[in-house]
Amino acid sequence: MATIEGTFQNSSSLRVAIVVARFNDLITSKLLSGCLDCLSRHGIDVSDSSKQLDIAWVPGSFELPIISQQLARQRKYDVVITLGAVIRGDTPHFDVVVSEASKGIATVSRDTGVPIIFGVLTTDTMQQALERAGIKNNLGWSYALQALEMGSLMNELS
Ligand code: INI
Repeated sequence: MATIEGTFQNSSSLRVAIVVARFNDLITSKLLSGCLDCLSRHGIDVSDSSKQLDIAWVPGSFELPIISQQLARQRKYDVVITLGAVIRGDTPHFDVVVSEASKGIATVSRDTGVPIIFGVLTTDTMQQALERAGIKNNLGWSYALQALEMGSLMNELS
């Protein structure tokens, strides 16, 4: 029997791309800070001159899949992290944006074979989004951890 699982031992050598939505930037920039903190504490160079991390900004969560796809196709990254925030109270087309972002990200991940982490907060209120972006807990940190695990797991299976 083989037990197959990602580890955090070789995290420092992983190449990572992050795609961040500018919409609800108050939230997504906090998610990005949490994400970078986690990557840095696992040995990834997050400086401006880093050769193992690139960050792309898109207008909103709806655009996350296409840019993730473009980055994944370059075969330069072990894992791509998407960061967005869709808030139901402020968004009449909440369901459309969330549905397209989630379906698109899942499709890109399966089609390219590069793990794409779904880091899109979907909340009823801005207060809930703030709580998940740092007031209580910063889910950006968790998304980065999930990225390291999935990057490692995919490398192990390749
Ligand atoms: N994009 C988001 O990331 N979050 C939102 O809450 C949101 N709202 O409220 O509409 C949102 N809309 C923009 C959308 O993602 C696209 O950028 C836009 O429709 C252009 O394609």
